[in-house]
Amino acid sequence: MTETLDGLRLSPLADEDLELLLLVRHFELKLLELYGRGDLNGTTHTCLGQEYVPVALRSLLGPADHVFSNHRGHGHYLSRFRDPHGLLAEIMGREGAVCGGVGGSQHIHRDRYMSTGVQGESMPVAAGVALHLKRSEPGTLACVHIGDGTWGEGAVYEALNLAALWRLPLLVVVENNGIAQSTPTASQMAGTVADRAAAFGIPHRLVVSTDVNEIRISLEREIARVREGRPLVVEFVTHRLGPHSKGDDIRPADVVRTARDNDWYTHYAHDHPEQFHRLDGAVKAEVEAVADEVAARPLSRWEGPCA
Ligand SMILES: Cc1ncc(C[n+]2csc(CCOP(=O)(O)OP(=O)(O)O)c2C)c(N)n1
Repeated sequence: MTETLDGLRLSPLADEDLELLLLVRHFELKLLELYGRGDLNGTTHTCLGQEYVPVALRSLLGPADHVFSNHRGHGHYLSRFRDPHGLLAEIMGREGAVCGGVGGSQHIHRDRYMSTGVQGESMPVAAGVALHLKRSEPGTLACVHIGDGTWGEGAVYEALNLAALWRLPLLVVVENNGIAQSTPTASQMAGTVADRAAAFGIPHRLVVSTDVNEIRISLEREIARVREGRPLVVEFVTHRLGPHSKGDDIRPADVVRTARDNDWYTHYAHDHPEQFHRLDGAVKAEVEAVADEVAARPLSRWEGPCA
């Protein structure tokens, strides 16, 4: 695996991949703007700075694989479905919302995709789905995204135990952004994620790159083995650019500066200016249009069993 990107050039991306990265970036910047104006209710957690994780994984996962997302899931959803209208409608409670507008930012279910805001909850569920897939759809897998702070939840270890014991096709993606809400990882985690995976005999891979192409190449073979029943923990060393949710960033200035220094957006603009500026403006305009169109829709109606 490559070391940090300092001094390294990001490899050129296919337009489709760069567009997706930019879509997630501008979609979430728009969310923060809408919250700032009081146009959205509830809460939201942006993945600004971490967008490359689901975009890189996108081509390594197939439509039959299950994806379990967490509270920081807009990038996961958009990478899977490229559906900014449905997601924004869900968050704004407008017609066309993915889950009738009752799931909001954190609780989305669509096809083989599900997110939850409850830390660690998805791990045993994903392990159970992986067991089902092993029995009835061999070759498919369950992928679950968790943060570093979520390793404080006991359910994570119950799931890892069964995944190892039953040789489940479970891919655990850890987005280690160095902090859980307001607690730095170093203040709450004894040992390392790698040590904890090793305790179950589960392989662990560390990804420090933000280069989508490079990440794909480095994980391709490992993820193929997950499909054969070898669970895997992939830990991305990443950086959260924005606050935990909205206005709650209490990190020291140097930590925020390090996050900015590692931002793929700035690096890519520097390394590939022509492609970047061509697509950046277009995607930003697309997001503006989505936001205007969705905001003008009527309120969504919940037609579920409780109605
Ligand atoms: C069971 C549970 N406990 C606490 C919370 C409140 N909470 C929401 S996000 C979060 C921090 C999660 O940190 P981490 O797993 O590192 O993910 P990150 O936010 O950094 O992406 C906490 C404590 C929750 N949602 N669920």
